[in-house]
Amino acid sequence: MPYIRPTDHRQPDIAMDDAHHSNASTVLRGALVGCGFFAANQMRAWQELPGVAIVALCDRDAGRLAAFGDTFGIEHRFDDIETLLTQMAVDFVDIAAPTPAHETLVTAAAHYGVDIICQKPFAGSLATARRLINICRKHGVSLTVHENFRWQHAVRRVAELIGEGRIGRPFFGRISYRSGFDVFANQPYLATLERFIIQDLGIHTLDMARALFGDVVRLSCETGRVNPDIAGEDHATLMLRHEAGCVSVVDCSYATTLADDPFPQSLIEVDGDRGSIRLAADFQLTIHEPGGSATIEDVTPTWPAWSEAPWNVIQESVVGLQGDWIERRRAREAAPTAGPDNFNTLALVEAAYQSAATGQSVEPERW
Ligand code: NAD
Ligand code: 89Y
Repeated sequence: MPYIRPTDHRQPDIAMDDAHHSNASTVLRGALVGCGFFAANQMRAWQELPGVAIVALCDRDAGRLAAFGDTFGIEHRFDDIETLLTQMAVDFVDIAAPTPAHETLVTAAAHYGVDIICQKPFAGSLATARRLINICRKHGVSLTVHENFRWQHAVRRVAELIGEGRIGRPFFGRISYRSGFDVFANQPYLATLERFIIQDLGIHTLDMARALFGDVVRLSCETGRVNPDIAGEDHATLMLRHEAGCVSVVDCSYATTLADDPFPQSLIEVDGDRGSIRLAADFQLTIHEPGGSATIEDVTPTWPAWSEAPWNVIQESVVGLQGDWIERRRAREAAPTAGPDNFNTLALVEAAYQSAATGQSVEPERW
């Protein structure tokens, strides 16, 4: 099974005005919208990647905008996207603002004919996601959701091994993300969300399940909350039936006490009809082969110079996603996590909440 399975292999033709937009040989000019906690990772990744430059920033919060602009040396700063798009010639916007801002920001960028990368969880509802994807199509701009977890080096290696048939046909998978890391310190808004772990984190593990095992025909989900100080669920356990036949278990928790907390790693197990794969927290990947032999690969990533523990697993995947985006932008190819692909991940999130609420298994919507 190939790792990269975009729903659309080609974006619609993109009208380009070379007076205002870079062509293939020039540096791509981007604007970063939303200058908060996570945007710093996206900014550092853009700064280390060749052929691209962030030329403008946008944030509604004047203090954050000033601090971010000063830290990263970006002179052009705007407090609303319309003014930015009117005054600056950019090829793309990289939206690191939270979900409630997506509809306004994506619609504005599409109207101005610039390509869009937008953070997860995209759009806020399946109906809004569908509408925004269609608006982007209508305006001939590409839309990529910043779904970075499947870009982790170790996850890509698992995908590669499955894709090349190393363990035969997968019939069982497990993606397990369990931690007690205090995510609320950096992201206090997470404590206020009625929908917490599936929407914030499970969305990544569900996306990895799709990237590894394909689309999902049916799922069931149980959730619970241990932490009394937050609004939403902080652990969830899902069982998925994939179209290609694999059954997977996706479990996530921010209520798990562990001496060696693996935050923010996902541990992966895959059983195929000709072998099995185990990805451990120390980045040792074991391929178990018929006859009782096993091969161990060290899949420790090369960390970006600017990355810092424990976030380096995520930071490395941000460079992976954004680097791939540049190459595909130049080739006019859709990114693996283009809008329609991400719609199918979002649909799993919706189906999970529906299943947890009803106690029934649910057939997720599909793009
Ligand atoms: P944050 O609150 O720290 O920052 C968001 C920023 O967006 C704020 O500065 C806010 O003023 C600005 N903003 C809001 N609406 C705006 C608008 N209309 N125009 C311009 N600026 C606007 O949030 P964060 O923790 O950085 O999270 C941002 C997004 O990144 C969330 O969707 C979150 O889920 C996501 N995130 C993704 C990952 C990942 O690994 N992919 C990790 C953490 C967070
Ligand atoms: O917001 C989340 C994400 O996308 O990755 C980890 C995180 O920062 C906390 O759960």
